[in-house]
Parts: sequence; C-alpha cells; structure tokens
Amino acid sequence: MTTYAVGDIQGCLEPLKCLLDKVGFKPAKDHLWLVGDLVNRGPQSLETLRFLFAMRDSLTCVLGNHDLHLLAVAHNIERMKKHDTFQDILAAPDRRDLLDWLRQQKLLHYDEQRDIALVHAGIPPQWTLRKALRLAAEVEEVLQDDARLLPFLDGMYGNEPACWSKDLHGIERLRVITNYLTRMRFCKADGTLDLKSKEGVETAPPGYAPWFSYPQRKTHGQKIIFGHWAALEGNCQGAGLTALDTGCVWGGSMTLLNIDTGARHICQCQEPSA
Ligand SMILES: [Mn+2]
Repeated sequence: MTTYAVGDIQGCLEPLKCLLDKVGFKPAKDHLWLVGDLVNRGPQSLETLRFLFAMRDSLTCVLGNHDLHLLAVAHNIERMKKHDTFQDILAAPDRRDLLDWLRQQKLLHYDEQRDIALVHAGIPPQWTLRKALRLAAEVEEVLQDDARLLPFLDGMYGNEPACWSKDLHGIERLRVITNYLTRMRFCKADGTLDLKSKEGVETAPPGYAPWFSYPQRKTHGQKIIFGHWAALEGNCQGAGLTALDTGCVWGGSMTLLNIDTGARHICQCQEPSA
C-alpha cells in the first residue's frame, strides 16, 4: 500500500487520471489524500466528483473554499458566480449522493501514525495542532447536522472577524475557523487575517506575512500538507511544510506526492476545455 497526496484538483480530471496512471495507483490497495478544492474553475467538476466518489473508500479528503461554496450554491444559499463552473453538478441526477459525501469531509485531518496534518489553506500561528483539530471539529459537526447546515452556509461568507478569539461564539466563531482552515494566506503574528491578497509571498500587505512564516508559530516543525495557494508554485521552505497547489487550473501543473518516499510527480495541465 502506498499513500499519495494530490494538490488542488478543481475539476481538472484528466491531469488527475494521468498522475494516478503514472504511479500505477490501485484504489483497492493504495490511498490518496486530497487537499480540497476538488471542484470549480476547471472543466470537469461533475466528472471529477463522480470519479472521486467512486473511489471514496481509498480517499482522505479535507474541504477547500470552493467545495464549501459549491455546498452553499447547491443549497440555494449563494448564487453561482461568474467564473464558477460547477453547474453540471447542480443539474446532475446523482447530485445528492455527491454532495452528501462532500459534507461528510473534514476541514483538518491528522494522521497520527505518520504525524502529518492535512489542511486546505493552513493553521494560523497562534493555534496548536490540538486546538486546530478541536476547532475544525466544531465546523465539521455543523456541516453534518441537517438542522445547522443551512445557517452555517448562509453565515460563512465574509472576512470578519479577522482574528480568532476564544470568546467568539455562533456563526462568527465558525466563520473565522473556516476562514483560517480554507482561505488563509497572509496573516499577522497574532493570527489577524488579510483575505484580499492572493498572489505570491512578495505581495504581503505591510505587517502581514504568509501564515507559515512566523518562527513562533505553534505548529512550527509539524508536518503539514496544504494546498490553496497556487502562487507559491509548490515552494514552501518551512520545516515539515508541503505546498501542493501548483496551479493546474491556471495553466500550471498538478502535483502528486508519494507521502512515504517524498517523490513528486507532476502532470502538465491541458488548456481548459470549458
Ligand atoms: Mn482554495
């Protein structure tokens, strides 16, 4: 059995298949970790979700901002945005199975045996891994609760509060946890978020830096695999950190990592066909 992790797929099914073929991935014996953003922007969101759903027993998946956005649109909480490309999922006869599976997924996964954390965006500097897992579980519980799902999806949008405080409660608490784990790139040392800048590390607003760059970060040295930040192009120097989003959907490539050997495989993305 070999365990792999793949970067943001975003509906780019062909590069994913290309990578799995390249390493001879066998769902019956191998395992694949997904950093989230399975759908949207790319050409084959529905086919990607079906492909993954069919091999769900071989997957460990965390959710990204695009996956949560899909859930919100599917529940009529939010409208499709101009560049959203998951209309095919909304119209699919099997959408219920696919979306129900999606909302069972975590925001943060920790593999004890390997001592590796898997998250879409990151873990803010002021949180220990234990704390991040506890707070992620608060959101995961709401996603799986029929009575609380819709109010959460309705209230999760927004950039405030910009910083965690243990006194937060209700939707503000869930929103900032979700923003850290699924949207964060730049923050201050105390965890105050800037959610507007999306480019490379050189574009940090004054006083802000990449979440992983603070030496006093409480998860310093912890092995963390994350996606979300295509502008890093897979480059992240911090000890234990692996940035897997290499911007497939933006004309870059998709990266597949063999977690046990550290070997990386890349597949060049085709021009988006839709
Ligand atoms: Mn993302």
